Formats: sequence, structure tokens, C-alpha cells
Amino acid sequence: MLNEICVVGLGYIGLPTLITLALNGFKVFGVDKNKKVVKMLDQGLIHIKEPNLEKHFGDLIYKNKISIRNNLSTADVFMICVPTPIDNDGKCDLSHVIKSVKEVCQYLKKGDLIIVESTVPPTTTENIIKPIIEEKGFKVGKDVFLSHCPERVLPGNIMHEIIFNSRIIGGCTDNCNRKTASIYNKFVKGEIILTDSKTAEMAKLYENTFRDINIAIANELIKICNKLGIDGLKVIEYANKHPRVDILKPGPGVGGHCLAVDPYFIIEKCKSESKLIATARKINNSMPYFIVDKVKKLLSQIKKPKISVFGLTYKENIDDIRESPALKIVKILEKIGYQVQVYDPLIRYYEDSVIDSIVEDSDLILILTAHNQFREIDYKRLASKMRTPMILDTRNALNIEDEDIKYYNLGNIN
Ligand code: SAJ
Repeated sequence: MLNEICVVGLGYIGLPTLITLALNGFKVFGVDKNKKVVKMLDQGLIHIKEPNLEKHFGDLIYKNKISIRNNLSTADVFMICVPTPIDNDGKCDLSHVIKSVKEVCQYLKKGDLIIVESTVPPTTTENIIKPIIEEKGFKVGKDVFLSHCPERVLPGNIMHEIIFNSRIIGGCTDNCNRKTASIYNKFVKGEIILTDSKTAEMAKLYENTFRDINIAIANELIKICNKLGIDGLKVIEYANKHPRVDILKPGPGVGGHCLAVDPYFIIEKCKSESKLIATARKINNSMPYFIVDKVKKLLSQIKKPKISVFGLTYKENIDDIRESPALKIVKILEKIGYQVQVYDPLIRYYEDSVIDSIVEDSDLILILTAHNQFREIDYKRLASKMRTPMILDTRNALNIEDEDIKYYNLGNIN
């Protein structure tokens, strides 16, 4: 019987997974190496911002339905949700996964199940993780069970998607699939697909790669239209009226721990076959420089320009700044010598009056993330405080038509 589940790694995926399992009646405990995180969680406080997480978590901790620990111990199921960042050579850094699997092996007993939810390069489960377990004398599929079941939830909507999205289970054997499905069947309302581990690994990577390539199409279109003096945003709007066309949104670049990272896990395995993927990455990585060039042009006639950046997170309405193109843009602007002030109410709390002091005497509001709050701002009032009332909206989040404000987006800036 698979009675107790240990979730290893309590970040953006592990914590919501732990909560969902507990809400669905599983006996669970969570382990994280970060002592600060463990201390916070143990007090019922959450270290990440994600809708509907805190209210459930506080309640579960209060009712002793979840315990948080610094170290592993025995369990029946181990779910590995640790990060797989990219290293300096552009390759997947598997060290957290490998370390976690080795630690799990110290507590492994016959009948246990290990599920790797972390995103990994294709063949990792079979060629790297399985041998670590078998080295300890366990036969995978007979003594213990191993599957890759990639997380597919969208930050900002995790608690919904963790239940309603379909799941791909890539077990090392049919037995591994059966055991793994018996866990997800209890809380997933989407389809549960059973396959082998390398197919599951690749499907996960290609979902994000598909999106990255499609965003690159939108970003490249903006550059082309810009050169030809065409409003690229209008081109996207009109082209998308075709029943089989759906061009995504152009912007200042692609961030986050998924789209900006996962494609490299394919490139590292098959460099000469993945030219389109690599080109898309290059296009998306070039967008911060494209934006900086536009900013330079807008401010070229202004002495000691001051820029107010709105939004630092990698996308709207979340507090995550990992791989955020906004960070890169701010860094370059500061290096050039511009005076830059950042306003991001999702990262820290500001008194109402702070926004006024941020835009005071400013020459440009540069919108890099489309938080909902930014749509509710009275820009006419803010413009009256600026030295040069100019806005560059890289996310096409606003639609300002006001003769007192020079409003630019990626469609009308040349
Ligand atoms: N972006 C654009 N234009 C768009 C859409 C997104 O520039 O039209 C940018 C965003 O601003 C952001 C980046 O792309 O910087 C990524 O944002 P996202 O919302 O596309 O995706 P993530 O990284 O937050 O989450 C993705 C999701 N994958 C897919 O939608 C295929 C999610 O389902 C995955 O679980 C997650 O990656 C993950 O963990 O792999």
C-alpha cells in the first residue's frame, strides 16, 4: 500500500503538489533543503505568491495534515520536484535531481515508488536516474517503481491546472505506470496518459518549446514590421481572424524558468537537428536589446533622462522574476547611464503615494510587464507629474489616446 507521500523540493511545483495531495486525503510531508523556507512554512507562511495557495496551506498546517522537514525519512512514495536550472554551458544542471534521488535511496524499501516531476532532458529517467537506484540493489519495476510525470501547470493558475490539466506518466515499466497512475487518479480530473519515460520527458519539453517558437514568430514579425513601417500589432490582430492562425503576443522577451530554459534541454541532446529551436531562442533573447534600442531613440534628445519601469516579473500578475527579460533591460539601461526607477507592486508593497515619486520628473514610463494594476492607473494624472509625458508599452497592455501623452507600443514605435 502506498500510504505516505514525501514531496522533495517545496518551490513553485512542490508546494502546490503537497497541498493538493493533502487536500485529497493523502498522508504527506514535505522536505526542503532551505532552512529559511522550512521555518516559514512550518509557521504556516508561504514563500511564494500564487493564488489560493496560502489559504489552503495555513489551514492544513493548523490541522496537522501537512508536516514540513529539512531532511528526508522513510515514505512509500517520493515525488521529486526540485529545480533543474541551466548551467553556464547551456546544459541542464541535474545536480539537485541526482542529489535528491541519492538521498531517497538511503530510505528506499521494497515496494516504494519514485516519481520525478522536475523537467529533465530526454532519456534522463532511464539512463541517469534508474541506474542510481539499481546501483543500490533494487530492480526498478520489480522491487521499486520509477516514473517521470512532468508538471504542466501555469504559474498564476497552478491550483486549478494541477487538477484539471491532463497528465503524462512515463513509467520505466507497466508496473511503474500502474502504481504512479494510482496516485494521480485520486486528484487529477484531466486525462491520464500512460507512456514510457523518454516520451513523457520529450512531450513536456516540446510543449514549452512550441510556445517559445510561437512567441519568437510574433517577436520576429514585430521587428520585420518595424523595419517596413507597418503596425505589427495590427498585422497580428488581423491575421488571427483567420480560423487557423493564432499568433502569440510579442513582448520584451521570454522569461520564467520554463520557456526560457527547457528548449536548451533538447538542443543539448540534438544540436544539429534543433536549429529552429535554437533560432527561436536567439530571437526571444534579442528582444531586450530591441527594446533598449527603442528607448535610446525615444530619449535621444533629452538630457539626463529618467526612466520609470513598470513591472519586473517575467510575466503578469505573478511575483516570479526568474529569467525575467525586464531584469535584463533594467540592467542594460542602468549600464548605459540612465536613471532608472522600478515599480512592481507584485514584488513589494508600495504606499499609494510612491508611484507619484517614481514618475516625478520622469521622461518615460516603460511598461515591461502587464500586471492588472497597471491598467487601472490614471495615466493622465501621472503624466502631469512627468518631465516628458511619454509611455512605451512593450506588452500592449494599455490603449492610451490622449494628446498630452506620447504613447508608444511595439506596433507604432519606429
Ligand atoms: N510570453 C510572451 N508572449 C506570449 C505568451 C508568453 O512574450 O504570447 C512570455 C511571458 O511574458 C513570459 C514567458 O513568455 O515571459 C513565459 O510565460 P508563459 O505564460 O507562456 O509560460 P510559463 O513559463 O509561465 O509556464 C509554462 C507553461 N507552458 C505552456 O504553456 C506550454 C506551463 O503550462 C508549464 O507548466 C510551465 O511553463 C512549466 O513549468 O514548464
